[in-house]
Parts: sequence; structure tokens; C-alpha cells
Amino acid sequence: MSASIKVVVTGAAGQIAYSLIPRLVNGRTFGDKKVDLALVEIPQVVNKLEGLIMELEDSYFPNMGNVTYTDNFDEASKDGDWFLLVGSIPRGIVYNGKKIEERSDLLSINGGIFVDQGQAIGKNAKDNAKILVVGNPANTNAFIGKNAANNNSQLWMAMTMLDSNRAKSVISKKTNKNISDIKNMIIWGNHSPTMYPDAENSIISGELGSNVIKDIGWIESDFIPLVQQRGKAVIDARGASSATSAAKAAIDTVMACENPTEQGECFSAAIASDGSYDVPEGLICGYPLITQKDGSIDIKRDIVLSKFAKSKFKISIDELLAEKESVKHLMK
Ligand code: NAX
Repeated sequence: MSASIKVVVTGAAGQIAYSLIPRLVNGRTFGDKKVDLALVEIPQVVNKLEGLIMELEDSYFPNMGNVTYTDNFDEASKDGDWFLLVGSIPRGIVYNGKKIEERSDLLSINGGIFVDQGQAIGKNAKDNAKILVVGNPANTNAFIGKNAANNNSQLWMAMTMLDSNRAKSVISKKTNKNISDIKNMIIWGNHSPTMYPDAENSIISGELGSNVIKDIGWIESDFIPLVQQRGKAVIDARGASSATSAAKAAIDTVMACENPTEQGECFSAAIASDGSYDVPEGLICGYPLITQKDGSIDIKRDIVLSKFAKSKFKISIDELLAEKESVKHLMK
């Protein structure tokens, strides 16, 4: 085995984590590296992780290193290379005696969690740590965490890969192409129903999406709402939110960051804006990204957005600005 890597996962007793954690140590996600895991949960359920660790041991993963579990994030974050922040308080549960239904309550409660986690990461994690926020509201949680971490050499991301994978699936059905023929499926903006999945700039069997799908009516009335509402459709059908597809998307994001991107291609995640594509600086916004040969991650800057695309993207940017405003009390 070439080297070792420490991965910290929060929400480790949840649904997504159950599908995600075994894939972290399967010898594929991080290549031949030995993977140490630090699993984090809230005190009420942390002991359940003993059972998960038993299963991991019983699964015989040759690349699995040390596995620890704790309800102390500060301790878990020490020397972390990768952070998969899946844990968050979901909408609909009773928290401190109040049913959490409003997005503003969700932002405020989870925001508080991300202040503490951000500070711990900034202080304890490796300077080149990568942090992928999955727990919702993912972009604004990442915004809060990055601010609290105050360490610009660490990379904070929010996950939009699941939206990108969903969009690829819809395009592959529409065009009768294999899913692997659909590339560069960019999700602009927020991981929320305002996201803008960009069919026009996707690459379908080597051709620009706008040259293949000329039906803007289908894009506007079918494709975009289908992708934006897919999470709700899964909840309605399954009685629980997307879990195995979310776990796969988190792994896809890690692998996209760990391996140089093919020439001309890009992948989707939200990172802090540097002003690219006229997004206000600092917002954690869904962008097309490239992993360079030296491992650094950049925004792909040569995408041309149509007037239609810009109008849709703006709706999502405005939502991110409103979310930023509603958590300003958490910013120092
Ligand atoms: P679960 O409710 O099954 O698991 C969440 C776990 O997080 C629970 O076990 C809970 O105890 C734990 N947790 C809560 N606060 C914590 C904290 N401060 N530290 C550590 N652990 C904590 O939810 P699951 O289905 O796994 O979903 C997790 C999150 O992913 C939710 O916020 C969900 O909305 C979000 N999603 C994000 C997606 C994305 O594409 N970005 C898609 C899937 C999913 O909806």
C-alpha cells in the first residue's frame, strides 16, 4: 500500500453513510492507499457505530486502516485529509421542542453545527484538507463552515454531483445514448430546487448539448423541473430520501478530486466563488470544476452561458444571497 489517508465522516449512523462508508475503504475510491476512518455521530446514537464497525471488519476490506468512532468532532478532525460532512438535522423532526419545518430554522440550526465543525477543521485538519458538505442546506452549510475555518488552503465544497448524475440519466433517456456518453453535466447555483442543470453545455457523444437537443420547450418544461424535483420524487416513492445514489455521488466527487480531469471535461460541485461567471465572491456556488495534474481544483472558465441559462442561474444566485443574509449572525 502506497500511503495512508484519514477520512472523517459525520452522520455516520445515517442512511447515506451506510452506503458510503464501505465504498471509502474498497481500494478503489482512494486507489491503493490505506484509509483510516473517523466516524462521528451525535451522542444519542453514537454507540450504534459499534455495529457498523463490526460489519466493516467482517467485510474484509484490505485497504481499511484504523477505524474510530466518537461524538467529539474536534477530536475526530485531527490531521484529517478528507471530510464528508453528511450529518445534519433534517426538516420535519422535533428539535429542542420545536418542529423544524421552515428552511430558515433549518439554516439556523445546521448553521450552528457548521460553525463548530468549521472551526475544528480550520484548526486541526491538514492544510490541504478537502471538505465535502452533503448535509442540507449544503451550500450554505459549506459557506458557514468555510468562514469559521478561516483557512484558505483548505477546499470547501458542497455536493451537486447527485444532481449532475440525475441530469445525465434524464439526458441519456431522452437521446437514447448510454449514460457514459453524457459528460460535462454542470449544475449551476444552489443544491436546491432553484439549481440550474445545464443541458445546453453538456457533451452528448462528443457534441455540444445545444446542437443535439434543440427543443428548448422540453428543456424548460420537462428536463429542468424533473432534475430540480428529483429528490422529492424519490422521497414520495421510497418514503425516505435518496441514500445509495447520494453515497455514490459523494464517492464520484471524491474520485473526481483525487484524479486529474480528462482534457475538455469537467465535473460538478459547489465551491467558493472568486467572481467567476459574475457570481458574488465567496458564495458557495455550483460550478464546472477541473482537477489539475498537480491536484489543485479550478473552475472551468470557458463555458458560454446563453441568455436563457443566465436568467435561470440568476434565480439560484439570488437564493444563495438570501440564505447568506439569513445566516449572517453566524459569521464572524
Ligand atoms: P439520516 O437522518 O439518515 O442521517 C443523518 C445522520 O446525521 C443522523 O444519524 C444524525 O444523528 C446525524 N447527525 C446530525 N447532526 C449531527 C452532527 N452535528 N454531527 C454528526 N452527526 C450528526 O439522513 P441521510 O439520509 O443520511 O441524509 C443526510 C443529509 O444529506 C441530509 O441533510 C439530507 O438532506 C442530505 N442530502 C443531501 C444531498 C445532496 O445532494 N447534497 C442528497 C441526499 C440528501 O438529501
